[in-house]
Amino acid sequence: MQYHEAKLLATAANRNQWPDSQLPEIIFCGRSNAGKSTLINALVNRKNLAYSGKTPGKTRLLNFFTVDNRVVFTDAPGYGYATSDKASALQFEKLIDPYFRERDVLKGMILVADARRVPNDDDLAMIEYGRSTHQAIIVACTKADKLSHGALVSNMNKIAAVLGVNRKALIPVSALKKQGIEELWTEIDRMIG
Ligand SMILES: Nc1nc2c(ncn2[C@@H]2O[C@H](COP(=O)(O)OP(=O)(O)OP(=O)(O)O)[C@@H](O)[C@H]2O)c(=O)[nH]1
Ligand SMILES: [Mg+2]
Repeated sequence: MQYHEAKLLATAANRNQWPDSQLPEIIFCGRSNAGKSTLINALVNRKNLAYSGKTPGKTRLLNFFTVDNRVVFTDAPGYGYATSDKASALQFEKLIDPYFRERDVLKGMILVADARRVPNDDDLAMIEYGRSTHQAIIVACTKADKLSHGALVSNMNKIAAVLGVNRKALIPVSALKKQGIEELWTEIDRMIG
């Protein structure tokens, strides 16, 4: 297991609070409870860098982490849990939209999707942000440990079809079993060039 030096750089509620960093940036977005923060922790081999947990809505605001002084990971709050449609729309409008439009160092998005679930309209809206701003897009299918191999393969085919992405853009991961983490790093390295 590789050692990574990682630290919280900033937490931002709005554009003024974005860190003044020149490093290439990768955003982790997806439905609440999909496993974004846990995945960031697995990538840097730390237990509690990003705040994760059983109740959805653990991550509020945008959290920026520098990793190895080489890349910044942005952990986004998840969409689609108990809060109203209005709150969710506001979150897109206030946090996500300006970030995708104006964050010049952004190099790619990792859409984090529970391997057991079919993507919904929010996931499609999210991936559209990546497409409209020409980001490299990878879909990390989390919690792969909860499925048999056959079910995982069939779900991933379905997820790729619903999202309209090439099957090769999907990587099954398990933070629990440390599966897919190196593959994801390979893709991140490719994104940041
Ligand atoms: N079995 C298993 N559980 C996982 C995995 N990844 C995440 N989880 C669990 O899923 C739950 C949610 O994880 P988080 O990382 O907090 O999810 P999140 O997407 O950051 O959620 P929000 O911040 O609320 O949007 C936690 O209980 C994790 O332990 C995985 O690969 N395998
Ligand atoms: Mg989180």
